[in-house]
Amino acid sequence: MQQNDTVTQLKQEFLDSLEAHFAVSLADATDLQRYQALAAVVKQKIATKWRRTKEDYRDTGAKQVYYFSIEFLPGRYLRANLLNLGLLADTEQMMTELDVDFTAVMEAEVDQGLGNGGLGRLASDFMDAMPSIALVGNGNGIRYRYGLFRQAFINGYQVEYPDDWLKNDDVWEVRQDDEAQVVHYGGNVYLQDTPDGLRPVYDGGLDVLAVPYDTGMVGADNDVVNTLRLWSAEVPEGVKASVSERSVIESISGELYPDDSNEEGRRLRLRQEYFFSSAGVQNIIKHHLADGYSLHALPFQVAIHINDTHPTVVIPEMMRILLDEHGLGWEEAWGITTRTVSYTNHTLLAEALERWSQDLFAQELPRLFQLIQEIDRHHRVSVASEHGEDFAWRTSPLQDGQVHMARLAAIGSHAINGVAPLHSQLLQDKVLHDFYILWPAKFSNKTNGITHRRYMHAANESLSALIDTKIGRDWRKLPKDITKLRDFNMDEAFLRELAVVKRQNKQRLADWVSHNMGIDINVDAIFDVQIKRLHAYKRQLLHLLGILTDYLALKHDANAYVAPRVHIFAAKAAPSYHYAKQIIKVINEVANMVNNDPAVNDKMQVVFLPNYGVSLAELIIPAADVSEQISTAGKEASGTSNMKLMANGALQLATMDGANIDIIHAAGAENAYAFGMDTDTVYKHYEQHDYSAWDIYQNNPKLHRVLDALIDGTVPNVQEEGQAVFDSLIRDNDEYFVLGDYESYVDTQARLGQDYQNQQAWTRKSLANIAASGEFSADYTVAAYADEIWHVPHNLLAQQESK
Ligand code: GPQ
Repeated sequence: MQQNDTVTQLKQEFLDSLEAHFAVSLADATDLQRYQALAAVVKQKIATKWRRTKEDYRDTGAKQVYYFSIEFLPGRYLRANLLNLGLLADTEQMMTELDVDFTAVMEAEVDQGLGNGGLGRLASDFMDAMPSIALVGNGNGIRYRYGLFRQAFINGYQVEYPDDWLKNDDVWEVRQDDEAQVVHYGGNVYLQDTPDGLRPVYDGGLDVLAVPYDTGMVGADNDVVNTLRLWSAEVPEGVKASVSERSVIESISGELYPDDSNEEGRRLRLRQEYFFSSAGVQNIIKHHLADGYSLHALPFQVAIHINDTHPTVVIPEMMRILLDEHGLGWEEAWGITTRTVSYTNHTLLAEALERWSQDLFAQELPRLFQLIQEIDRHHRVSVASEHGEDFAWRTSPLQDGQVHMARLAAIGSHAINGVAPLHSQLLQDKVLHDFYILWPAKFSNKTNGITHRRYMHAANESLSALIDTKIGRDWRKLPKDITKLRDFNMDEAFLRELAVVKRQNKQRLADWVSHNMGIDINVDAIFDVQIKRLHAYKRQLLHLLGILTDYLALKHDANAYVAPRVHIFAAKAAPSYHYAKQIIKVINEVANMVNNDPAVNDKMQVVFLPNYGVSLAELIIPAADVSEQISTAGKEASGTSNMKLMANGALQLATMDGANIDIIHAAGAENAYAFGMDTDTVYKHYEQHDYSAWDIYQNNPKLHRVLDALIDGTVPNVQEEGQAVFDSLIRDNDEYFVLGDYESYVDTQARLGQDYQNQQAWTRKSLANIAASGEFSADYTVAAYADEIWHVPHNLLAQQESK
């Protein structure tokens, strides 16, 4: 069909859909109606491919991957789906012809935020990559009634509003009543001797109906549509439940990440973990058997991947089903389970390694607790003789009244991986060292990746189109082909065009800031961006100390040289993370002070964009000049915004942490700004207890002045919060070495500021980053999981060969 015909047809379908759904003409339709009508048209196109894909998987008996994740963070679907269907350009043309503001239509879609940050967004990037490389892979998670809170600032303080994302219904999902599963909690369990061996008898407890809602995950430029299945908790049919019993049940899928600073919150979180894990595993095994396979074939037909430890209960749950419901013996059930399950670790922070109180666990999941006791016993027996009692103790799932989930995951899976080379190395050497001694072959690295389709092709159309003019379109399918761009790094006209695109993207962001925050930012200044969760280890504070340094320098001497910068923050703090919220308040007050001081604000501005999420990232990332990736070395498992920002031409200002290292290596050290302590130095300080924040404070007058500004009234309205920050740095000796890296950070910022003044040289560095970003495509990451862990086919290489 000619392109014009496609546009004509699309137009007709769109107008018909508007009338069919809302009985309105285009002129009278709201943006929301326009969005929903268009989405319905798109869904129809997805549906045909989706049905065929499902039939194909069933008919060919392909091995299926199930990616279990307690979070998915899809953002908006419309533009990404249109892109992958190859209809984005036609839709844009149609909207132009109809004189409709397409951006407003797309923005009418709710940003689906069923995750907190990197972990959940990675899961959604994988959902985009899997069908795009024709990999048979599904997602399995929770359909939270309320997603991540909406953030606003009042007087500089974070305020949280519920995310009522289903208010207007979700166009993309399909409820599947006949696939529902019952998930059982609590009560008592007795083991009864039967002719078939010991069998559990349940007494009391709570039955919850898990109802799945499926969404099609659309492959790019192919006919593959995979399934993301999210489970919703309901009262089982025929059960009489009081209003309060109903609300207990529905709360299981009620909200993302209940406050786990109290016992009831933790109980709910554990219920959530079991909820989607159990429903998912039950459903998988049911279909496996219905398709005529034996349970012994499970590891050949199914790969279950657990995205961090939150779904670790799939391991004892699978054991329960195989033993209790199908009468298998322990050893054969254990073999099937461990050969089916694989595990990715996403954190090195000790406090982030999941542990549950054994009492709570046994109350909520009594049968699983018995099975974990048995797993624990088997484990001790099998390792104690060779490695000793102490080793057996240290590696046991049950220790000191707690259930150690990472240990259970390591023992119960056949593969364990980290998400960047440094992270995987530290897992082997430190965090999971004992398990590495036991099973070195289980360990590997799979560096995270991102989807260029969303973050570049869709979010930065003008950059992508400009790249096409130089190297053709192959790179859009084969991201590593983007290295061809390096041939143009002496092409001055091209460098100028790149700079123009960046400037347009900065203007687009500036318009948003002006419209939404009433601040006019200077698009000629460096857009210095730090976007990620607010957390002490990510060190937004270090960035802030740098800002105060410039501010005080300019106040002291109006002629001091400071390269003009707009400092751009966006971050949510966990509602119960008091210190992170105090940091937000301080940043907002510094922003206020700086932005309203005419003595400095031609040189510096600070904006903290509220309600960071996927859609805001898509707006900020194309506009960034500098990507701040400044976590304490050894703390950030990988990072993924670092990859998105480099792909869009931002230069990294970065510590040697996580995937920063690999990005600097790929782009070339001369095209990035590395600074700060390395991991070895950090670990040495922790081991030798020789770090003194007080000494650094005393010996560095500039830093001394900056820190005093937090507590002497220089920064207004932060009496309490400024003191809290000061105390954590000085009194509590600065756990994350903010002061230790301060001098190196400000020196590097100064050098960066000088370099930026040579626009051509800067743009050449920017190009080097764009050109090196291909290897960080999630397509490669997922292909590596497929080849080395899941053992399923995909067509990434086939694409490479056929071109
Ligand atoms: N990450 Cl364990 C999260 O976003 N949430 C979590 O609960 C855990 C990890 C992040 C991690 O901090 C980043 O360094 C990674 O890039 C990201 O997971 C994806 O692997």
